[in-house]
Amino acid sequence: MKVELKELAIELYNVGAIRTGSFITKVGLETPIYIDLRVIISYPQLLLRLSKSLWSLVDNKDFSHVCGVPYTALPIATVISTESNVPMIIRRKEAKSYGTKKMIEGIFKTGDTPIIIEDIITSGSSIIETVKDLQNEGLNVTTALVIVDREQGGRDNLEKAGITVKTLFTITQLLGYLFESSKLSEESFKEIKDYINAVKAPLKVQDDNIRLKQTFMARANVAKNSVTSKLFKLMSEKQTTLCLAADFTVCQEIIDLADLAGPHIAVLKIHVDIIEDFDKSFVQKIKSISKKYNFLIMEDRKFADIGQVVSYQYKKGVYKIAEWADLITAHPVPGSGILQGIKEGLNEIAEDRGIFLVAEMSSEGALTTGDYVKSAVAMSKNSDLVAGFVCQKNIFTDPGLIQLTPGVKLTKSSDSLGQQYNTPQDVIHSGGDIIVVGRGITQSTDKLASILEYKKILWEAYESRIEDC
Ligand code: 5BU
Repeated sequence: MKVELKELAIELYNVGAIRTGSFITKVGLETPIYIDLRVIISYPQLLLRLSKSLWSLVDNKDFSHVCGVPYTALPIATVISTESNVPMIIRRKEAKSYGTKKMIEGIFKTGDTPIIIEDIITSGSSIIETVKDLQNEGLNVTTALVIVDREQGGRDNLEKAGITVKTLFTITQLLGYLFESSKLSEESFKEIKDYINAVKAPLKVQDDNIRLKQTFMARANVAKNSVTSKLFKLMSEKQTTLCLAADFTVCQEIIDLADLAGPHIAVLKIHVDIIEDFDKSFVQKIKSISKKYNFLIMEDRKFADIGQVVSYQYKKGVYKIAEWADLITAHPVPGSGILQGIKEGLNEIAEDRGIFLVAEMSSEGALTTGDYVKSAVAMSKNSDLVAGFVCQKNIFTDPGLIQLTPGVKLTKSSDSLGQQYNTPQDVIHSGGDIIVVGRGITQSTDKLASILEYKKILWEAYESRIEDC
């Protein structure tokens, strides 16, 4: 086995899967060794040997399935599956946004016992996420096979989670084989060894649910943006997570609804550009109602242009949104210039403002999926104006940001133009902090009763979330 491993290490080096020099990691750290096993799909014989060696690590091969962790380990899992005749399942990187929304592809049943295949472990978090999803489907996971252990605590984290890890190489062994076969000079061998020793400090697996466990009051203290902090506090005081979408086209109807709902809502959300009789007095009236009942006003403008134009759309034109909307929505699609444009639009505004980035939409077939969602979350990192995200599920961990979720009615349903509705309980448990309800209230015959009903159900769901998580 040792000879085979040494040969494999040299082969991996020869094909460029292991490189030495100076590299910058995903999280911006400098590293003298870089391992990227994606390249092995270009070398079928190497892929086969690697897969066979990995599979030989388990004596008792009594597993129901092999489960590859996307993407690098998928071809390895496929080879193991075809060579050993053990069926395969795949855990998706994100749930499908259409159809079944399932996380696991392939045929399986409750009680099945898959083995996980992964290329590299660092903290072990991607295996832990995979295990969680498999367990949610009733599968029983005990073992993971890994090609390289970076020796940064992943093994310990996984063992604590009840997963036995079998690895083909530790990074130290890999390095040793390369040194023995003169692929590394003594100098770089030493440098990389020192680096490995220095980074051996175990990484903690991030708890993705941390935000969901905390109270709004606690989160008010960690919010970077002052409107966000204010919002958390008023939600806590008024015991409401309700954002009412007052999608009326006549000013008076919005004003009447704001007066009725005021004591029970956290945010009044409007679309100012659908109003047919807009004038400045509308803004004054709605502002004074918001002060009287302590709720915030959101203009759901969904800005989406280059920074320069957005700065004008925000502060100029007929509506002068920057002057009165505590909160606005913006699409991340133009890139971070949109945040700068909005900031520019606030040059002469003294009050605090916040932006909700539209990371996901509620409508059927929305293109806001995959990497787009991740990039939207990443975009918020450098802006203190971002109050949170409009999204459908738990896509971020920062407890100082807010998840605003639209598409809510008492029963799961849809409208004839692509809107999709989930229930209040479902959206709160999917991470929703502020929940947007529009026609569920505005089309009801007794609007006040409806407002109180949504408020109560949502608040109870939030209380059960912080207890359960
Ligand atoms: P409804 O009547 O509850 O369907 O109204 C939903 C509101 O939320 C409406 O004002 C939309 O503009 C808003 N919305 C949405 O429904 N879905 C989204 O993804 C986003 C906003 Br972003």
